[in-house]
Amino acid sequence: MMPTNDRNGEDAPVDPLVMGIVNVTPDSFSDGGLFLDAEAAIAHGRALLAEGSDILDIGGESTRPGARPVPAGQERERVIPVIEALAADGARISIDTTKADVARAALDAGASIVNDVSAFRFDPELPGVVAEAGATCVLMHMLGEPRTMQKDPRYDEVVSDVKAFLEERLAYAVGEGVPEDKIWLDPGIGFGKTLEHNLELIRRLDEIVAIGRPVVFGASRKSFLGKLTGRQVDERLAGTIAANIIAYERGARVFRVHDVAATVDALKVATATVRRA
Ligand code: PMM
Repeated sequence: MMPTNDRNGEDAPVDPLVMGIVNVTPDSFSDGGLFLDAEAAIAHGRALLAEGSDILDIGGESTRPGARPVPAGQERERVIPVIEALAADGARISIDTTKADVARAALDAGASIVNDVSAFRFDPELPGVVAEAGATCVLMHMLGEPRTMQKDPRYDEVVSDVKAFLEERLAYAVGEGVPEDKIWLDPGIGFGKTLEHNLELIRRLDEIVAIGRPVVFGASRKSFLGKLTGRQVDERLAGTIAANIIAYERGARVFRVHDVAATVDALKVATATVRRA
């Protein structure tokens, strides 16, 4: 069943949600520490809200290929002041973390979504924290861990493997007490995938959507776009929009992007076009 929302009723397509990225890290591959300072991150979050972001995704640990984990205390120090300030502005906030300690503090500070790129594989306490808070969670596919994921990734068949993984993680999360209607799924573009793996996942994203939970899609500025276009990381907006619109057409619901204003415009046109009167 397609995910639905109140405004559209049971059978209509749902409105896409734009999730603006606020990285509070010194080494994320795309912002390179620009927003390390909390004040700058807060200002960036406010700018993304003004551009029409529905959700702000705040992260204090880089998941770029080869990145090493950050201690929970340091991750908390980076993100909590940013979450407090942006939650006070009324923003809907997701915390991009794999750690129960960080998620607990973030939910206390005003976040309502936990975005876990490990899909509850790295911290066995995280599903309990999500369940207890009544939070929504994003469970993302990644092959292995960030440190090693891009070293010769292999699948039997990438779409069926990712789909089976997400179905297993969905069942696990429900078994740990997270209600199914609080779970979003993400194929994890760029997380242990070759160019061809990413393209096949986007091409056949409807098979992931068919699991029946809202699908989060994160292709913004990623290296597969650079491989296709020859563009540097800050020159990949056109490629990002193309990938997002194809994903929208295949049924993705939430779009995690750096460039909110352009994505909002593109999705307005796509939505108006795809939807029947
Ligand atoms: N990508 C990154 C980080 N977190 N979370 C989800 N759910 N999906 C993604 O595709 C995703 C993510 C890496 O990108 P960044 O370093 O530009 O934030």
